[in-house]
Amino acid sequence: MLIKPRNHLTLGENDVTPESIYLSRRKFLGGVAGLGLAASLPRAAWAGPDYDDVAKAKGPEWFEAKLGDTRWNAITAEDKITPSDDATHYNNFYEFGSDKSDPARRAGQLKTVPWSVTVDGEVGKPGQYALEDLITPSRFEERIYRLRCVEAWSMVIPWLGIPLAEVIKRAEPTGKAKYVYFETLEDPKQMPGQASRFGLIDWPYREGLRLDEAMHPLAFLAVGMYGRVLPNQNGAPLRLVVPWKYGFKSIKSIVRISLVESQPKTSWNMLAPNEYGFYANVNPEVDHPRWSQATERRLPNSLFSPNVIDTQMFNGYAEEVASLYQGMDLRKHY
Ligand SMILES: Nc1nc2c(c(=O)[nH]1)N[C@H]1C(S)=C(S)[C@@H](COP(=O)(O)O)O[C@H]1N2
Ligand SMILES: [Mo]
Repeated sequence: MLIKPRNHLTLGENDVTPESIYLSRRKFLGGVAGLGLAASLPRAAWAGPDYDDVAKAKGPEWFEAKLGDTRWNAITAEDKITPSDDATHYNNFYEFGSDKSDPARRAGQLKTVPWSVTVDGEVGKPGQYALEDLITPSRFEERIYRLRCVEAWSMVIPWLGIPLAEVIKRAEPTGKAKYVYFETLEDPKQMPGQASRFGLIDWPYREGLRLDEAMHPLAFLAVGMYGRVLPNQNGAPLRLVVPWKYGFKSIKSIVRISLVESQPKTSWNMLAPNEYGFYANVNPEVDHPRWSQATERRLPNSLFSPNVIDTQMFNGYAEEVASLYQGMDLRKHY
């Protein structure tokens, strides 16, 4: 399904400042020129190093072949794309440690090629798929989304990948399928955080969505960011991105996608059910038991420029997703 930009989410010609940096990548030029935007871009931006520096290593051949120019900005004019350096050095990926700097320091050793994903459960076409067979559009889409962590910080990241719905549809869910369950790789040899005796999480990291949430056009499977293959610390080679939910729902380095009948157990919910719900929709009106969710710290920030902004209902995607939760008490289903 091709998603048409909706008005309040689409950037105007004058709003392209930091985001235009990655237009320096040749592959995007065709698409942008076609939209008539190229001429209006500020000159300096063309030389911006950000996109080209994010992951110096090239992607595998199949990845390079699918780099597309379909861009969809699901952000507003106030949002600026987070510099790639922040997005790749301030991470939550507990498999590599609990410090924000651990994943960038320790995830490099993770072997992401070859990679296979098991698709099973209530599906007509179960199987173990090589990543390049699972992700099979002719071109990736680029989605620029806000990412809001439950810890009250946020970023704006341009992802590359395909809608989750495409993968689910191809698996042919049976009439019994009501939820989608995801698992991250479990391999303590490659993931030192899993070998730690002080770890909190019962590995593997698990997440889940209701089937209608998973089929929503905003739900995305990313294989790249900033125009490049995903850095390991950001969940290479395949991670979920659900922009209207707290970041912990966006599970990284996925090796299993199961269609299931009942609500699956999920990692943070298992760990502290009173603090982290299954739904985890971004909601400024429902505070975390230990802190407010009304505002967030937008990266990059500093002591002198804290950059605290109001958190938006469903992270700013209410127009798109609120109908999924009609009639539900969002205080109860946090
Ligand atoms: N497997 C796995 N996935 C994960 C996590 C994790 O620890 N392990 N952390 C989550 C949390 S809390 C957030 S905020 C996002 C962070 O994604 P980023 O580092 O790419 O910004 O990844 C999510 N996905
Ligand atoms: Mo998070």
